[in-house]
Order: sequence, then C-alpha cells, then structure tokens
Amino acid sequence: MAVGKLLELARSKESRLILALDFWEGTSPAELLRGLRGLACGVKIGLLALLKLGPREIVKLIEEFSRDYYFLADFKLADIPGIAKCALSMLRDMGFDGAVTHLFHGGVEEVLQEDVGIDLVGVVAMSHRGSEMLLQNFERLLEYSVDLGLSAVVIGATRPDLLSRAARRLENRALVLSPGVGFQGVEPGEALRRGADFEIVGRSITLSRDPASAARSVVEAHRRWLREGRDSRGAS
Ligand code: BMP
Repeated sequence: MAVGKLLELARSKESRLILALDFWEGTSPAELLRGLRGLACGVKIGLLALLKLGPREIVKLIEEFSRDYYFLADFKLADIPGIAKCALSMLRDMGFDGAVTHLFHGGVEEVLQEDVGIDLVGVVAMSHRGSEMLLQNFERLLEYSVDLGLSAVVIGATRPDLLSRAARRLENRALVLSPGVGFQGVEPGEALRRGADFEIVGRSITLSRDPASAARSVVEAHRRWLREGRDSRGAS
C-alpha cells in the first residue's frame, strides 16, 4: 500500500499535515511546496489546481516533489466502474500515490477487482453544512469502506463525533484524513485529537502571507498531540 509512503513521511517530518493545493497567491505552487518540504507530508490536488495548471504542470510538480510528498488526487470519483478504473490508471500514470473516490454510488468493489496501483481513499462524511444525505448514511458508508479494505477514508473535521466513531470502528485498518481545519473553523490538532490520522489544510496556509509560518503553527499542534495527547485520542 502506498499509504506506507505517507506514514513514513509523517514519521520523518513529525507531522500530520496534508496540504490542499486549491488556491495560492503571490507564489507559484512549486515555490509553495519548496517552502513546506519539512512540514507537510502530503499534497492534495483537485479540480481547481487541474483547471488552473493543466495536467502537464501537475505531472512536473509531482516529478519534482515525489520524494517529499504523498500526492493525493482529489477528484472525488463517482462514476461507473469502467470509467473510474480508467481514470485511476491515468492518475497513477501521472504519478499520484492515492486518489479520492465517493462511495455512495456503489460499484467500488468492481473497481478494486484488479490492482489499480494507487491507494483508494473513500469519502465517508463531508465537512460542509448541507451534506446531510451523506451524514444519514454515515454507518453504511463506513462499513462499505471496511468491506472494501480501503487504505484511507475522508471524514470532515467539523464532525468530531463521527471522527471518534470511525477511529473506534477502523482500529488502524484505514487512515482517517480530515479536512475542515483552519479556514472552515476547526483548530489545528483538534481532528487528530478526535481520531483522525491526518489533517487536510488548504486556504489558511496557501493564502497566508507567510505559508511556511502558517504551516509551522499547524504542525506544532500536531507535534504537541504526537508527544502528549495521543493516549487520549477519541476520548472526548
Ligand atoms: P480548506 O482548508 O481551504 O478549507 O480546504 C479544504 C480542502 O478539503 C478542500 O480541498 C476541499 O475540497 C476538501 N474537502 C473538504 O473541505 N471537506 C470535505 O468534506 C471533503 C474535502 O475533500
């Protein structure tokens, strides 16, 4: 499983930060990634970055930084298996280590029948208000991710109770990646405390005047949790 790469980077950097590269200002993505080398373990690239940069620039970025970061393609796939498989193999060929898929549309077992050569990360609960239809099916989606044997799942940091429930159910079988920290209001380290393994952070770092220092303060919260708070995970 390529998530081994993510865990190795997390161990060596003593960080649980995945950068969401959607926006940037006054700096190029390459400069941004150069400045965050010692801080972030992963980079999540979605539709906005693809539309702004195009696939070639993204491949260049992945080539330059593939040793420094776990690259996660976040296109939240939700298509029929034949199309999803093809998309995953193209993303793998671009150099991505993992890719995000929705689960609600089903058929993901068919996608996984052959080794797609890329980690599949399933969306179980989203962070935004208005995602009730997913929330109503939280248990089902979580169980589906377990049955599929996914490497990782996404659960919004704005859902602390669900993070704790998922951490108890998954028991380290899959990593929990949690967006919603910073710009969406959750304090750095809070999702880890509730059971996440990684925090996905975008705008509060990428749009900051000093991205490295914004990332450092997130990672400092992670280091405090890694050193002191880990035993109390999911307790509250
Ligand atoms: P920001 O820290 O700027 O709010 O970015 C969060 C990132 O996580 C965005 O890329 C968004 O697409 C993603 N995300 C999210 O915010 N909530 C979810 O439930 C799932 C996501 O992928």
